[in-house]
Amino acid sequence: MTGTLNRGDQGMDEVSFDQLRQLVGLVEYDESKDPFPVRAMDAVVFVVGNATQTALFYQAAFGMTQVAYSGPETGNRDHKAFVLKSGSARFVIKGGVDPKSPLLDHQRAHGDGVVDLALEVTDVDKCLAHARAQGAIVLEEAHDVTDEHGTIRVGAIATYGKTRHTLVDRSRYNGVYLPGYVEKAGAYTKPEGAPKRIFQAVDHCVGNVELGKMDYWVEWYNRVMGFVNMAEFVGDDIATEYSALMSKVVANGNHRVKFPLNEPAIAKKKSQIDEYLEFYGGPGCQHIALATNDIIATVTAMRAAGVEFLDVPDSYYEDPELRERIGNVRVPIEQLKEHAILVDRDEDGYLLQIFTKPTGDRPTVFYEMIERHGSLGFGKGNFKALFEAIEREQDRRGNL
Ligand code: TYF
Ligand code: FE
Repeated sequence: MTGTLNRGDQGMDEVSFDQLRQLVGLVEYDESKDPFPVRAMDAVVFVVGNATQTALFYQAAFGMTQVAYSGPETGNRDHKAFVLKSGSARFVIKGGVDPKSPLLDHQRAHGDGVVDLALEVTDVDKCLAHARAQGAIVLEEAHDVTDEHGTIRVGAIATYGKTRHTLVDRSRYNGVYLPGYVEKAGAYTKPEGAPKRIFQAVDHCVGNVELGKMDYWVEWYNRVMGFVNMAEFVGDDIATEYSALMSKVVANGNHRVKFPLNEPAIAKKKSQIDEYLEFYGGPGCQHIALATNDIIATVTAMRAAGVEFLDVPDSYYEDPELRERIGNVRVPIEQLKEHAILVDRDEDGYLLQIFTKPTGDRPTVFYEMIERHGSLGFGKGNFKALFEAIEREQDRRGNL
C-alpha cells in the first residue's frame, strides 16, 4: 500500500502505534490527499455542574490521572477545569465558578455533557479554510496561544447542537495541556492493586441528532472534514423492528477518529434517541466508547468503584446461536456472562463490549468499554440485545 500512515505518535503517552492499531482498529490511508488531516482526538471536553467532584469520579471510577488544572488560583476566575488522562485519552472537565459564567448557562440547559470533541490536526489553517469553503460555521479563527512551554495554534468549528470541534496543532508546544493550565496532580490515590489503567484510548464518540438529520450530518462530515463512511449502519429493517433508531458511522482516513451518528426512528415505542434529545435539550454527544485491552479487569475495577452497567439477560449467553456466531474468543462465555459483557464477530475479527447506565443525573451521556480483536465494527450483532436493555432502563425511568 502506498501513501503515508498517519502515525500521529504525539501525545500518546506510552500507547504505541501498534497498540493503537489493535485497540481502536486502524487502517492505512493516503494522508497527502486528505483535505482535512486529523491525527487523533485531542480531548473530550465536558461541562458539568460540579467539576471538582466529577474530576474525582473519573479518577476513582475510570482510573484516570489528573495532570493539569485551571481555576481561580491560576488566574481563571470564570471556571475550574481539570485535565485527566488515561493512555492516549484526554478528558477536560469544566464547571462554572463565576455566577455569570456561560458554562453555568450551558449546564442549566443541557445538564452534564460534552461541549467539545477537540481534534489534533497537523494544519489548523488548512483545515479551517477547507471547512469554511464547505460551509461550516467557524466559531474561532485560527490563532496562536503562547506560554513558556511554546505555542499552540487553535481554531474551532461548530458541529451538531451546541457541540464544537476545536482544532489543535500542538507540534510547537511541550506543556501539559494548553496555555492557562498548570501541571497539577490530583489528591486522589488509587487503591492498592488497582490496574495501571482502566482504558487506553478513545475508540469512538457518538452524536445524537434530530429526526431526519442523520444523513445531513453524515454528508457534513464527508464534505467539511473529509471523513469516510464506515460499513456499519442500522438500516430501516433494524430500525423499525426493535431499535427505534437509525445509525451511520463516519471516520477520518485511518479510522483513528470514529463518529457514529444516530437519529430517532418512528417505531412502536418512544426512541431512546428522543429521550436523549428531550433531556439534553437538543442534539449532542450520546456515548463515548473507550478502548481497553483487558475488559474483564476494566469492568471489575469500574464495578468495584460503583459504576453501573446495563444488564444482559441470561438468554443472550444461553442462545446456541451465540457460540456459533462468535467462535473462539479470548474469554470463556461463562465469564462474559458473569460480567454482562457482549461479544460480536465480523469478517475481520471479534470485539467485546459493555455499556454503562447514564453516568449523570439526566438520561443522556453514557460510556461503552470495548476490547477489539481485529473487528472494525461496532457490535451490530448485539444491537437487538443492547437496545432491549436500554429500553428496559428507559421504561424504569418512565420514558418509554
Ligand atoms: O456506537 C455504536 O454504534 C454501538 C451501538 O444508541 C449503539 O455502541 C448504537 C446506538 C446507540 C447505542 C449503542
Ligand atoms: Fe458505540
